[in-house]
Amino acid sequence: MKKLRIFILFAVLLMGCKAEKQATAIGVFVPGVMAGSPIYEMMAQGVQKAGAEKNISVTVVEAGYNQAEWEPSLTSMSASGKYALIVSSNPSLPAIAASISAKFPKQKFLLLDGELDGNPAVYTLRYDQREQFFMAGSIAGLVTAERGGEKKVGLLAGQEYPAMNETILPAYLEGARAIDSDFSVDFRVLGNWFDAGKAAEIAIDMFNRGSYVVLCVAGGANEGVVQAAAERGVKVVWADTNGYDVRPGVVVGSSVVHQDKAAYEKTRLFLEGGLPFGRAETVGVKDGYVEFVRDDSNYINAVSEAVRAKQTEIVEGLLNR
Ligand code: RBF
Repeated sequence: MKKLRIFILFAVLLMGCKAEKQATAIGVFVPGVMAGSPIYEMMAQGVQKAGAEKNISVTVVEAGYNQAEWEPSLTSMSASGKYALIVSSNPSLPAIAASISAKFPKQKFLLLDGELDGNPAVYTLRYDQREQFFMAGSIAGLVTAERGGEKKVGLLAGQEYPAMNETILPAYLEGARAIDSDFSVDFRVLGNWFDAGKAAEIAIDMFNRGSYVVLCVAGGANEGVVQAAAERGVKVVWADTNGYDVRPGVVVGSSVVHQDKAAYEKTRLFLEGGLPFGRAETVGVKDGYVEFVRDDSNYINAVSEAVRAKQTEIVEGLLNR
């Protein structure tokens, strides 16, 4: 009897250990905070939807703005062995995941808005930011040109990074120059993704120096740009999500990525066993993941019919290439 009890105790313990080791959940690693950064909110929403449909628990970890803490924090998530998949987003994640993957090769990663080809534990999906920010530049150029005055558009970035310097900024300028080749860009860097007060100060300086439209790619700090623009009667172009509602009449363009859709579809694909790890994919306007939102009443009310007609031509040019 005693032996039987000990046997049962061991059996239960063994089962417990096994259950603990089996990674059943999905982890979402937010490199920053979600509030004010729609690109991260969309990621979490998409993964949660897929998890709910397949009865898989999803844990969201917000790592905060101290970028030095991201790798240790993601390492401990990986070391826990709890997550069958870790989902994250931004162009700095592939390098961090590659370094972790050398130590924890079993940990699988789905990384959005970044690129890494050939690591068997990592799948990446990035958006065609040339298209996304070309359309942001053309609307900024059109709205500025219609008003007259200096041929200058503004761009405020949270920080400098290769995708910003090599793709987003040049594509934005190219979009404005598609309207008038004399356009130049006033490019400013905030230095973080949260300081709305400092973002407002920089935006005011940009407006004072001749920019009538400013594109903001500064996460939670974007609110400061919108506030400053509303007070000065100038305009803002929004990125990643539909921002017309943020301040109707002030936001004159929304160049979005459907990251919620991508996160949902790729998480589902993983849960169905079909996510092609080791591959890097890019999706754009034609694939339905990058879009300039034109059917919003706040866009229609904020921008003249002539400007909208020209912007539509540009968007359709990308769709029909
Ligand atoms: N975008 C945000 O909206 N919020 C952020 O907190 C944020 N943090 C970033 C941190 C790093 C290190 C990098 C490289 C990019 C970050 N981005 C952030 C920008 C994001 O990846 C993307 O380029 C823009 O949202 C434009 O689509």
